[in-house]
Amino acid sequence: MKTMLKMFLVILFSLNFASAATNIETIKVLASEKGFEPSTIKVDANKEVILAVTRNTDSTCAKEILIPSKKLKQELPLNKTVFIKLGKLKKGQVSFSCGMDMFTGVINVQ
Ligand SMILES: [Cu+2]
Repeated sequence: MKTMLKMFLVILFSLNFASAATNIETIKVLASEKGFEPSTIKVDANKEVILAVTRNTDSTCAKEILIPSKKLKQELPLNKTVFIKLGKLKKGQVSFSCGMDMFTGVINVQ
């Protein structure tokens, strides 16, 4: 009986997880010596967007990421992935940059 209940819960959980996962789009972004890679990102307007940003260099000024339209400013610690939840975005473009606007990127929401 206990095993049945456990199995039921496992199935329930995995179903839940699967449906949630399809509505979330996690995009990996690297803050490297070249700037943000990729600097052009395409996302679906029906999905919740999460940026997983990792800075792997200390030799640029991209120690933070700015998303002005979201009034967002996020520190980027070295070699640690920071998850930035943006939620669903409206169709169009969302630009992002480093703190001094030297490195830029754009999210194309379609
Ligand atoms: Cu900069």
